[in-house]
Amino acid sequence: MTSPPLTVDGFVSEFLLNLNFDGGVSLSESSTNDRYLALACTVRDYLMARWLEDLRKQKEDQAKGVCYLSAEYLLGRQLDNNLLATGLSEIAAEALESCGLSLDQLREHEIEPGLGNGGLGRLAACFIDSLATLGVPSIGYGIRYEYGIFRQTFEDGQQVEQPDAWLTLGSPWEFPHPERSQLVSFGGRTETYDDDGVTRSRWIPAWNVNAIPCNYMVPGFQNGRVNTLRLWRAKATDAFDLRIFNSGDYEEAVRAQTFAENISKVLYPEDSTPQGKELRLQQQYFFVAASIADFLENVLADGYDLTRLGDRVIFQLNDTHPVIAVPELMRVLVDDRGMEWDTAWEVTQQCFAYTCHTLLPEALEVWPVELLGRLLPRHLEIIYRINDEFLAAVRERFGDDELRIRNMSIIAEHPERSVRMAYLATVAGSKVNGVAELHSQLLRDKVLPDFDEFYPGKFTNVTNGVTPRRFLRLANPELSALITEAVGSGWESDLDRLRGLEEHVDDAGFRSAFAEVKAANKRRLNEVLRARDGFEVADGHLVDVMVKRLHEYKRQLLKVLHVVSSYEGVLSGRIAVEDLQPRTVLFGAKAAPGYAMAKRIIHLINAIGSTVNDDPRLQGRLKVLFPPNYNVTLAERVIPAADLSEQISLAGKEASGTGNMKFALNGALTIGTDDGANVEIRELVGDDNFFLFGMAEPEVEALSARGYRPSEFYQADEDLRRAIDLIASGAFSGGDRTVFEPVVSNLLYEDRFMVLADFASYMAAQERVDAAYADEDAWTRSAILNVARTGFFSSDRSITDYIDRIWHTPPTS
Ligand code: CBF
Repeated sequence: MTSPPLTVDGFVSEFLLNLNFDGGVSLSESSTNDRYLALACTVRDYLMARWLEDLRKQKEDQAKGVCYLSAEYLLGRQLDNNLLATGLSEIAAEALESCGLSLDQLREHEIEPGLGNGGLGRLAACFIDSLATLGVPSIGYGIRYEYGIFRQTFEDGQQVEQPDAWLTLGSPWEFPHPERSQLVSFGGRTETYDDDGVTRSRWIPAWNVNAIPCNYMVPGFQNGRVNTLRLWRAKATDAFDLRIFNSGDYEEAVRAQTFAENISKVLYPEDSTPQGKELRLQQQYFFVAASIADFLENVLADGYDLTRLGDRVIFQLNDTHPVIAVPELMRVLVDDRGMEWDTAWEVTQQCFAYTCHTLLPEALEVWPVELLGRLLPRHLEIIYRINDEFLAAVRERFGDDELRIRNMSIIAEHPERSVRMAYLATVAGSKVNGVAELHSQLLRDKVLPDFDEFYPGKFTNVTNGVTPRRFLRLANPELSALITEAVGSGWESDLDRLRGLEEHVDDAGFRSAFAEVKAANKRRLNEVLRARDGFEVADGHLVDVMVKRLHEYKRQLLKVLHVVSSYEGVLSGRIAVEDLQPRTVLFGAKAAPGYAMAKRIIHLINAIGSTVNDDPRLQGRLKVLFPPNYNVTLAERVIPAADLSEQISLAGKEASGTGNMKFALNGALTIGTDDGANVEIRELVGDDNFFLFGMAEPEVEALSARGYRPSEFYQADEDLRRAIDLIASGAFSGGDRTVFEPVVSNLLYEDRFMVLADFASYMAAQERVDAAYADEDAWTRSAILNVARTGFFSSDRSITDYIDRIWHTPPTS
């Protein structure tokens, strides 16, 4: 198979063929959607030959590869990414222009596939991009949700969730293969039987569902490599019951179908706070069972010796969501393939590795034994046996230390009998990694210390990274051009070369070009904000950005208190309005639909925005903007325009963060705590180019041990008191003191994430920000140094670390 010619004419004819023959319309009659679909198909056509070739090679070479198991992939728009990867952007733009069309307009038409909640899903998307760019044999496995992360709107300042119907206009990037479906079973019971004198167990499931693979191309950056992302869609085994249908009971006739297909209907809308939802466990088992079966049947060579499976594959568990894959592989090897238990366990331990993405105890998934046993009875038996053998080994090493045994057991007894998925992953995984140096250290010392002692060398760190293709080259074309001018081409896949920018930092011409790029990016952001939200960032404002999921530990409330304190300062005359550094504070955040406090905080931010933005006493010097529905597409506009990046979580709570990396790479300065990857960012960019504040993790621990009483901080700090009192007074709720009362009392009497304790230090750091921003040229110098020194945070480096420390899967040509 050959690719279409790499010329404008070649592109035009391929595009028209797709429009006419696939879309069934003429150019003059076609809609924007027809044109977008034809364009997407044309770009696909250029990738097709290499994709088919890479799939063939994968089967033929049988080189060791990675199966990345992730319940989420927050992909972002595909068209731009694939144009960049193929190097077709200019040709496509010219070709479309010759047809009287605009590439930019078609770009804007794409609805991004939001198949993830936040950091973890976006990380998975960066990782598959890097795996392809580095040429590592790999498949990303996940779920093809019909509805991705909800679309957020605001009504009276409050979050309203709308379904994300991302598939309604067609999905040109996916290739469904119903003929390759896998049958996934659930429920039922187990039984023992005699197999030639050996007693074995087997599973008699009660119901099953088809898993249909939908393949997506994952092109590397201009290296001709095309890997695969395989997402599973649930399809009922029997469409509907014709007898019941004919009897007129239409609802009942499709009940089983609806039930089965619900499995891939909606992305579970939670982040960091799992809820014991049966459907969620169904989703998890559904995709890992289909993926393991697919790998063994379709990717592995026929007749491959399964005792050597570890030489051929590593299943990387992206958090605990796919951990049910561990007993599933055991079940397949022992029950279906007749392998001895001990051999199967050895193989399984070689084939898995686990990445933990959290430090919040409530985010470590557990499944009630009752539920797991009902849905996956054989898997529960297998987990019990793994646990028995593991605890026997612990006993052998440490004696009958019952407290230790209880602490390490995969089965928790309280508050209800349940399976600790992180423990299962740790016992089964060849390696366990955290996602930033500090996180990995805390994981070893605080979350899983007994396991670290029991398994020396099992724990390691791989600091997260982000793809420079999407988050620098695509998001920030002007800065990219400036970088290329300064350090030459090719930095997009060798990000350490950003270091070369340092030698330009003393060049006044370079600094002014850099400052001009930032100004242009603010204008680009304004174009989008004006069109979608009807507001914009005013000229001369410091653009202060806090975009991330809304979670108390991330402390959007600390930012809120800074805004309210500045506002109150002007109202009370404590601050002369002309001394206020003009600032636009831009928030972007979705709250999990069931997370009441997070939703209240969104309401509060919007309420503050409505009051502050219209108050003439501020003379337009302080604005609060909150564009709804923050997603990857908006991030690509917001991040390059930011001056200040807010990374203000309580130390010891944010595992890594990846937004922090994207901002620094785009020349925003960070105001941040010593938390997650902030620590490494600060070390790299230097203290002079980072605004550090707040308690370090040991201080947080010490305060907690002493007994934290937030009201003492409230009493002791007049500015803080005035800010909180202003919220409590109803100033942002039309005089109604009850609306934000739960937020206020939570801060005063609980404040689990110690907002009040860090307030004074945060305010002082913000004063340093104001002073620094007043010297525009010095600020630009720091911004350049941020870009120059953060090449380390490329996801290519993360993947190289995974290869060296965990996977041992060298790239193939
Ligand atoms: O490691 C990727 C990201 O994952 C999270 O979003 C998560 O879902 N647990 C963490 O909260 C982030 O710190 C982390 O960067």
